Amino acid sequence: MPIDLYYMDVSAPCRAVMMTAKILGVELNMKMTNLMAGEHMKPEFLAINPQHNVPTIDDDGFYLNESKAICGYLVNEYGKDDTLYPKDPKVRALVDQRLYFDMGVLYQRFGLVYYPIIMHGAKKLSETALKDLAVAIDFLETFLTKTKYAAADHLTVADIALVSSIATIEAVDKTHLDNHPKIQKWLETCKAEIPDYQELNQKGADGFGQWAQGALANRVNLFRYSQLHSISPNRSNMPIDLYYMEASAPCRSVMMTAKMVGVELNLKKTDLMAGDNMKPEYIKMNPQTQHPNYRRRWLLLERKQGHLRLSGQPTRKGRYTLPKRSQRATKIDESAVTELHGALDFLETFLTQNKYAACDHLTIADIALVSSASTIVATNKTIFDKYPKIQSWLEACKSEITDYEETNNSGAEAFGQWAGAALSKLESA
Ligand SMILES: N[C@@H](CCC(=O)N[C@@H](CS)C(=O)NCC(=O)O)C(=O)O
Repeated sequence: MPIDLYYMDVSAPCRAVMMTAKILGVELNMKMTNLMAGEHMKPEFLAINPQHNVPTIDDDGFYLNESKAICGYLVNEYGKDDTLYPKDPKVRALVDQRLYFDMGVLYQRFGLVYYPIIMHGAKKLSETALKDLAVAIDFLETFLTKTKYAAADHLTVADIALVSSIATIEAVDKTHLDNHPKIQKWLETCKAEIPDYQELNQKGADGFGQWAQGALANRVNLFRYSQLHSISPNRSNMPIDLYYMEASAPCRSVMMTAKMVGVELNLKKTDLMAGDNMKPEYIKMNPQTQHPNYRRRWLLLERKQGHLRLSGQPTRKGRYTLPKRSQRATKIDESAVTELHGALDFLETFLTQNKYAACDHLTIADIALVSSASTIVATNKTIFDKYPKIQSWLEACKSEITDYEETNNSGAEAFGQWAGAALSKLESA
């Protein structure tokens, strides 16, 4: 009679039981248990496992949880011999030691790195937890210098347990296994030796990896995330110069993005009003600064925001000159305000379709839009009153974007004050 296995294939302990059963030829009746939907908290599941975790087996009324205990039980009860879980006291002691190591050290430390992000909304990977995990992986590398497999010179349940953890770790961030040649070789051996490995282990590990990477991309940590996305560690150790003005929304988009991917910036304040961007050394780096089209685009943006409509033309030589005081607008262009509301209507619509601007997690689209939206609201405090989706999205972004106050809000407020001063002059004129 097949044994019922309550499982989820993203769960590494469940996959260890599945692989063990396969090697032993034990038939399993797979009972997918959706933890996200709370199926493990239902009374009928609690009746067989009050600890409410998977894997759990029901072998004709014999209920057991704890993957290592289940694997040992399957070998003891159904194994043709003791190869997978040797009876020799010393060999078994080593197998047990590796099993406890997997449960109490390796997988536990892996959990301490990633579960806070995946399950509990943490925004940063803990550097201490990452170091502890690296040490655990080093321990396994050391074990594998002594024996071909984790505990002996043949495959045991210790390898099966460890390979389900290591495959998961690899799927989340393969750089964890860099510089561990013994682990890599052993992993390949296990992959080749365990029947139906792809189906029984790799698929679930990859599922977990995608899930974790989604959470990481969403909550974004920083240096580690930048590594996941192949930003060279050396590069990210070396700060990048950013010529910026805090009041500039596009500059703040760059500052937020850099902060969220852990790229260090060497901030170089560039005062456009004082003409810093027209200095030869700046033009050498960025000749576009003197390009009239670029300047005109900048003006257009201002115009769309409807607050400070500047008028001015490029000179014949193609250089742009700031409009003289007398050329400045004397009132707000109402048609530009209408255009701005049209654009905000679009954003409100986007946000009825997705939680964030482009999908269900924060992307650079949100970062760019947040820098504009925060500038707009800093200039006109009531402008979002009729846009509830924009308001709640902005709040979500504020809490999600790292160091939001420093990377965006103070600059947006500075712009708002600057614009407010110009607007109050209009009103008093
Ligand atoms: N040490 C246990 C760990 C089992 C475990 O943590 N299972 C998770 C899924 S990977 C679970 O069922 N969590 C739900 C819960 O504990 O309520 C084993 O090896 O079986």
